[in-house]
Amino acid sequence: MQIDVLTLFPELFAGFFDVSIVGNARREGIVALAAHDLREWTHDRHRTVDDAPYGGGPGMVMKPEPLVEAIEALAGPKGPGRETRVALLSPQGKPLDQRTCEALSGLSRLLLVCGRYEGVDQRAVELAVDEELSIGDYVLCGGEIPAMAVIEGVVRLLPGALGNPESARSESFSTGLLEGPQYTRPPVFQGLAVPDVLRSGDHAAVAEWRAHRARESTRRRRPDLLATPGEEES
Ligand code: JCZ
Repeated sequence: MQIDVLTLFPELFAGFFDVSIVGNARREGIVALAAHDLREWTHDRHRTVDDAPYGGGPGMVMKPEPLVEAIEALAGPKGPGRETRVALLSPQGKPLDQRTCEALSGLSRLLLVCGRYEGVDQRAVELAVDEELSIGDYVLCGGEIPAMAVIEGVVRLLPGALGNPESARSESFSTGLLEGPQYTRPPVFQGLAVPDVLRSGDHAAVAEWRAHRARESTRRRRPDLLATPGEEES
């Protein structure tokens, strides 16, 4: 898979692309990653990427010309023939979830577009973007952190990115439930013991205990995850 990022701050991605699961996947040739500086698609002396909003109000809006030129250079013109999916990170986007990460991990090419300031001129969105993604209902200062969340959520699902393919399957949200608690050594830490069942060697009992704790934890903390689809509407 190839994932490109269009941003005013490509330097933010250098460390992120180099470490941990993402860095290993890149070194293994599982994913190609590149961050591109939007200012390379400006043509004026000041490399202007923003302008005042029509209608007035605070802040600045990202100009459409450099954005559309950059997206078309990196992904090709929008249309049925385009092989790159172009996603803009924005608070107005579709909330990212595990299913979306799975769907994105099946693409061959993804371009993530990061806005700054008060957002992006709507004509650039209409002319060059395929979809908008949000990472949750809180406001950040730009799309870079959301783009990193998408990349990490997608890259770890690519075949070979995780050492053990089971780990991607059994974890939270792939099962539709939260995971229960985890323990490692020592068996007693500051007076708190590891549950006996986990040290019993009885694999069936361990699986049963974990399933029970996962259901309980989900019911208490995230009952919305247990709701039957459609139930919220009624
Ligand atoms: C550009 N402010 C892009 C996305 N989920 C989420 N929260 N905040 C964002 C976001 C905020 C932004 C921009 C300027 C994304």
